[in-house]
Parts: sequence; structure tokens; C-alpha cells
Amino acid sequence: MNHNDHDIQLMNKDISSDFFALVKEAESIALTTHIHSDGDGMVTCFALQEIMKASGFDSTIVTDGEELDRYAFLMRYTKVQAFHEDMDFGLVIVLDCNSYDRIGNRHTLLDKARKVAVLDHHMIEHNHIPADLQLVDYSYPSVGALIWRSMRETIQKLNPAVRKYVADCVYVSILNDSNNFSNANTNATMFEISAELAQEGIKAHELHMAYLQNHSAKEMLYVGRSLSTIRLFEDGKYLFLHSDKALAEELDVDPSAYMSVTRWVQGISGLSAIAYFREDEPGMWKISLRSLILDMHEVAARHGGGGHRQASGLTLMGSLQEVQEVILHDLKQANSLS
Ligand SMILES: [Mn+2]
Repeated sequence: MNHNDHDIQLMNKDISSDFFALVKEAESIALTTHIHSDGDGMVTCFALQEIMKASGFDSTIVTDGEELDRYAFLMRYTKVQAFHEDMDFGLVIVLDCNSYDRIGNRHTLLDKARKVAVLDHHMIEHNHIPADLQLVDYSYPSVGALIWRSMRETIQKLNPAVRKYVADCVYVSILNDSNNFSNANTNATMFEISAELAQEGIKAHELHMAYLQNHSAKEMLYVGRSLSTIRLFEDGKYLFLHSDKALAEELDVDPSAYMSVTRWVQGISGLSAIAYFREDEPGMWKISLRSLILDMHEVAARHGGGGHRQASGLTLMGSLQEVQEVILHDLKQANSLS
């Protein structure tokens, strides 16, 4: 593997020709995203797969084998395979992720690949994935939005049905990463891109219903039981809640397939920060941090995690009490955003 780092950081720079130069010379192509995939990284994989297919290039989306039911309304010709160690692709395209720390077992895909492309909108972390084509631009609200703008030349030439499909995917990526235009990243760019998507004929209300409101009764029970664990610390400054593995087993659900529980507590008044603890394996807690006033990225990065300044994630090992003590300690030390 021989990678040069091309740092293309200019908003509105079209990467179509650089991208298709890699695609054309690749004998096989994989698309992938970060561990605990979400409606940005995964759905943008769907969109980019369609864009390539429309130009005659076959590709495979490589997952961790997670449940993709919540995206069923966007999966028509989608070609997906769960990762296994024998997989080998000429070109691997990584979306919504730029760090080996967030790619899990699929790092072997990158090690074997002849070429790698990284398209992302997260802050560059340690263990940065070297790439032959890299576009990491924090100014985009989602990686779907980044594709929409930075591959505009290609997207404009697609037939209307494919272009509409891509627009649907990009809109869902924005719904996901903005939590329905309510997160702090909601800005003029987000509305401008959404207006372009509306002009392509997307039905915003239908996509909202299909993506954000299609909860199963079991999912709501899981959310409700998780909400019942809310505890406040330091005079109500920090809100903690959790879902342990036993709850997922009792309800027979795959929580990684569900919408983040944190969206149900964001907006509670008077808080400095929220920490949600989800036990994915016994004693292994995936922790989501949210704050409007403290630097969550710095707290997460201290433990090998990452994300954005107001919304970050990390993983810690231990009992619930142990990991909550670590996070409470770090939140008390956290720097203010200013
Ligand atoms: Mn994203």
C-alpha cells in the first residue's frame, strides 16, 4: 500500500474527477463507515453506491453485520455484505470516519486495499487513516451533505430518478446528524443544501416519518426503560442514564440498530452535560456525551474516543459505577466552549 496524503480541505471543491480516477482503476470497490454505523455514514454509503452504479461501477457496502432494518425504505438495489477476514478489495472508500480507532475489525480491509479514499466531516483524530483521496471538511453537517456538494458535477448528470434517490439519502443523513434540525450544527449551509434537496423533489415529511418516527413498540420500551435510569449529579448539572446489556437481552433488541437514546433527553433545562452509557458487551460501555457549553470532544479524546465538540463518544471498560465515576470526574474538569 502506497498512500500519499492529499489534504483537500476546500469547501465546494468538486472531487468527482479525482474520485472516479480511483474508481476506474479499481478491480473491486468496498464502501464502509465507522463502527456503530448511523444514518449518516451508512445511508451515504447507499447514495455513493448508487452514484457509482449509475456510472457502471459495481461496489459492496461492508458492514459489521448490524441490523439495517431502519433503513429499509432506502434499500432497493443496495448490495451489502457483513465483514469477514478473507475480504479483499482494490479500493476501499471510508465514509463518516477518518480514524483507525473507529473502524473496528475492518481495518484489515484498509491494510489490504491498493487504494483508500476517506470522506468525512469529523475532526481529524489520532490514528488517522492515510488515504490516496481524502476530503475531511468540518463545515458540512453530514457526510451525505459533503457528497452532495463535493460531487455535484457527477450528481447533476445522473438521471432524475437516481438523483432523487441520492437526494433522499442526503436528506436522511442531515436528519440523522442534526437530529431533525435541532443540534447545534444546524446552520445556513444545512438549510441551503436541504433547499436544493427539496428542489429535487424529496418529500421531507415522508422522510421524517420513515426515518425518525418509525419506532417499534419494543424500541420505545427500550427507550422508556433507559429513561427511567436518569440520575442527576452536582446539583443537577450532569444527567446520566444507561441501558445495560441485560435490558437489551430481556427485550431481545439490538440497541446499535436503534436511534440514540440521548435524543430523548437533549433539551432538558439547566444541564451542563448529558452522558448516556450503553453496555454493548459485559462491562464494555459505549458512552455518548452531549453538552452545549462544555468541550465533549476533549473528554472523549482523552479515552481514545472522538466526535464533535458538543457531541462525542467513547468506550470504557468496567462496572457501571466505575465508568460513571470516571466520566463524572472528567466532566467536572471539562473546558468550557467559548
Ligand atoms: Mn456524520
